[in-house]
Amino acid sequence: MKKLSILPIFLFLAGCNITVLDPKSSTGKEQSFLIWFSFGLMTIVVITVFILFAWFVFKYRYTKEKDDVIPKDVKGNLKLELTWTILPVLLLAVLAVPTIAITYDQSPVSDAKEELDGVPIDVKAEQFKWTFTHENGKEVTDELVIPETDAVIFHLKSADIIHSFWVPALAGKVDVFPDKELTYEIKNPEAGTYKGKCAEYCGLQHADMTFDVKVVSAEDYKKYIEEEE
Ligand SMILES: [Cu+2]
Repeated sequence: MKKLSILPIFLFLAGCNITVLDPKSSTGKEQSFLIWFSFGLMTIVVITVFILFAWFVFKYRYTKEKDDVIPKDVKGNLKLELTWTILPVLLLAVLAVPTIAITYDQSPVSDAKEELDGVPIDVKAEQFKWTFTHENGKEVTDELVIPETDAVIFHLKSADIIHSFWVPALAGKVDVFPDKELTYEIKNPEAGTYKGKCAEYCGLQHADMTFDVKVVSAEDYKKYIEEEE
């Protein structure tokens, strides 16, 4: 009975549309590649371990014939020990290469404001709303419009406490701090409408701290920022 009761959870999860795994920007695609890559490596390890586990349980099970047999005393096995030391080290090294490369490349920075090339947007987080300021000073609350372009550069700052800027369809979460501005780049966003939210519990109305994200063509973006509110 117990097994049956978790079945609906699995069915529900299977039907879930997991936005993070269907990214709409090249930043998000790199991140989901890392998720799938580490998941793939781990799956190989899990399957190998479980096959060995099942095989050993079967092979060394109790049988009548083994009743009087006393197993040989063994002390260490250099080959085996080398294998289970070197293999995990190799696996971790393989995992480390893309992880370090992508993570360093994408990490939000606090000092590269001038160096990054792209469409700049100032993001101000506060309890419980988001204010987006475009290049020409246009300010909009809880609605973020960005162009389909090589890179959008977000300058994130909080007016009060720590929040977290998250548009699951485009990229991972970035903490937003009151005492330092972070610069975060999202590359090649694809046209569409997405959901954004605060991903750091920040008070009673935290759940309402959401915003809409629209990625539009470069021309439409130009028109949009020229428009009066
Ligand atoms: Cu918040």
